[in-house]
Amino acid sequence: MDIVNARLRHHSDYFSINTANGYFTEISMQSGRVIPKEGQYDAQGNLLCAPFVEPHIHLDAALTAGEPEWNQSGTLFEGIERWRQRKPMLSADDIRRRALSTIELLVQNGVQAIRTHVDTTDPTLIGIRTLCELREELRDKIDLQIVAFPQDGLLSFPDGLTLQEQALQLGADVVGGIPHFEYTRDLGVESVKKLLELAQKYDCLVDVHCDEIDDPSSRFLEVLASEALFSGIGHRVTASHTTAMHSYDNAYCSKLFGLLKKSGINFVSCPTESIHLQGRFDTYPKRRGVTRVKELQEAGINVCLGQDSIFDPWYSLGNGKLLRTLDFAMHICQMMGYKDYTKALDLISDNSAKTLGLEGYGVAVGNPANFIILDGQDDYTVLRKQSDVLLSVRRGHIILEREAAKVISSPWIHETAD
Ligand code: 17E
Ligand code: FE2
Repeated sequence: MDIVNARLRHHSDYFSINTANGYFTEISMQSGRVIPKEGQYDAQGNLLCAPFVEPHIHLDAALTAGEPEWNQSGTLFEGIERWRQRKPMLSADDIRRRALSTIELLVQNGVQAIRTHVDTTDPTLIGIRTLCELREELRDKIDLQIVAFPQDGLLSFPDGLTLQEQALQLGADVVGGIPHFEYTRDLGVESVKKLLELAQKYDCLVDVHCDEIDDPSSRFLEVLASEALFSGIGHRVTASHTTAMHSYDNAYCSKLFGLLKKSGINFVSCPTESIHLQGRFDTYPKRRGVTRVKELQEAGINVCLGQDSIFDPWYSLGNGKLLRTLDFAMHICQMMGYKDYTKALDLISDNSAKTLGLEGYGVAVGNPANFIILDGQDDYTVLRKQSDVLLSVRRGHIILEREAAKVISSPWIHETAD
């Protein structure tokens, strides 16, 4: 595949990009805009970059909002309760249909790799079985990582630990946890230790729903980070949500950040989800309940953004568009300085790829030819315009092509409007 007139991140020149046998073979700067030859794709000055990565979503629960009841209070806890009502209605067909529709939404928005949490506190483990099947079926089209996630508790749910181990034996790639939801602080600490043991036994990654609560005393993150540090697998460990960090004392945070940096663990924040679910026990002023994305980034700690939910018992909006999640994050975390804009796309691409441990990710000669083209010339423009994905290419093959949206008629159309 030959692409001309593409812009790359952090460059204002035009580039030609060639691929062969599914790999990038040449990336060269043009001396100006060129007229495309027969068979070449004209990127028209738009931004070509690595595909987006969704590092945190629950595909087993997606598209179930209101079934059988809506979450009226908007709390995490009512979400868990509503999901508990939905669980007995799960079947392989039901999960497969909803997961595929959700993946389609993500693909339409430039995603080519997904990490999904799948509930293991269900004695049938139908979610894990179905998503493991889908992962194999979709292998050529998308990278799918499966987290064995004990929604009702690893140690507080009957047989939670056994089910977790079964899920790993069935092929889950990542071991999950939910320490802030265990009955006691002690059980929470023990659950973190247990899941790290499982990670070593099954040689898998770790991604924990960690401190997803406004309680400033919820401090399982320090346990996760120190255990990861001691076992030397920090780069394979992720702390998701960590919303309690929003409410931690600054002095404590100052000490904590030293450990986080040393441990090398990754962070996922889900700003749309957290701004909706957290702060629910406050009157006014209300906390934002989003972890310290800006400060983590400034400290050189890897942090990325996920959607968490699309139309599920916890969050009933969502459309698969990570640029929307990023837009929220920039507002909520007050990251709207020009320097922030230049790094913004990292939060939904490079940083997420690092969290997932994706190999050969990025627009570089020798890597698999996976990329997207966005309707805009640079990071700032695509974020501000919330641009559509015009092209998504996987291993040199087009998996999505879209025409740029165009106003047909308006008295206000002006040539310079952008
Ligand atoms: N389960 C949970 O514990 N937290 C969430 N944010 C979702 C499911 C979506
Ligand atoms: Fe989640």
